[in-house]
Amino acid sequence: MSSIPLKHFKKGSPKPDLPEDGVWRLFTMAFCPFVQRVRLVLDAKQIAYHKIFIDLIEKPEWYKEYSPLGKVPALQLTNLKDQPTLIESLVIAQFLDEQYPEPKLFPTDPLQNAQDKILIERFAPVVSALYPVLTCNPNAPQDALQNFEKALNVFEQELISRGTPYFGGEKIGIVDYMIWPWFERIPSLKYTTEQKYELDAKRFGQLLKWRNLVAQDEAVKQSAQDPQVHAKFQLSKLEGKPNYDIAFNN
Ligand SMILES: N[C@@H](CCC(=O)N[C@@H](CS)C(=O)NCC(=O)O)C(=O)O
Repeated sequence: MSSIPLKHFKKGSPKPDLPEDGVWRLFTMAFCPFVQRVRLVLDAKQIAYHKIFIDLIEKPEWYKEYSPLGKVPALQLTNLKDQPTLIESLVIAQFLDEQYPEPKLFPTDPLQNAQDKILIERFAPVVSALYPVLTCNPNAPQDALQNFEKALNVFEQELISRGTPYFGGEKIGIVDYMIWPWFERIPSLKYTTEQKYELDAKRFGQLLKWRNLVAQDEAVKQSAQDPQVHAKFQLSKLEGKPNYDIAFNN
């Protein structure tokens, strides 16, 4: 779709000539779970976008024009006046859902909508407990995996109490998409941890069933990467040289 290079732009890279075709621009890093959140929503709604890859260790100087904090994701709405850029994955997801209601991902019922946003907030402890383990940080606290499992248990219990195949009910919804990127990465722990970590099938039975179901979703398949590729990226990060370009097609 795009002639923009598939490599991550680095410090010193001249600002590329981006196509002025009205197609939105997603500033991305191939392994960023927050970018993946936005891709899942864009892909579920079949919205076209160009991908512009940013090296997050050595950021190109011009990237601040798009993202004031220098983070990805950033989504530039090139068809609107002044071509504004949005940041923050959840804010972008909600904007997309309001602009493109098909398929509707946030609940229309205000109470359920609020409860789902609370649940997404409650995923933050899972993300922070998982981070040092995923990145194979040698200084990860001894109990990092236990903390992660404790935080994850909230989601196992929630799925049981909702009694539906997805957090969104009978259909995939916003909670499913917002937490999925980390579930795609958990199986990489099998390759990067000494104990070849996997989720316990008894303790997380519902979540494992849910994981298999979500993996079959068309939007999920479009940004999916193999656990071994995730593992390779994490190990390159550990060596101090994150190899952003491993996933040349992402
Ligand atoms: N709260 C942000 C988090 C985005 C974020 O932390 N992105 C990371 C990459 S996964 C990043 O850009 N890091 C570069 C930096 O912080 O300088 C969101 O939901 O979009």
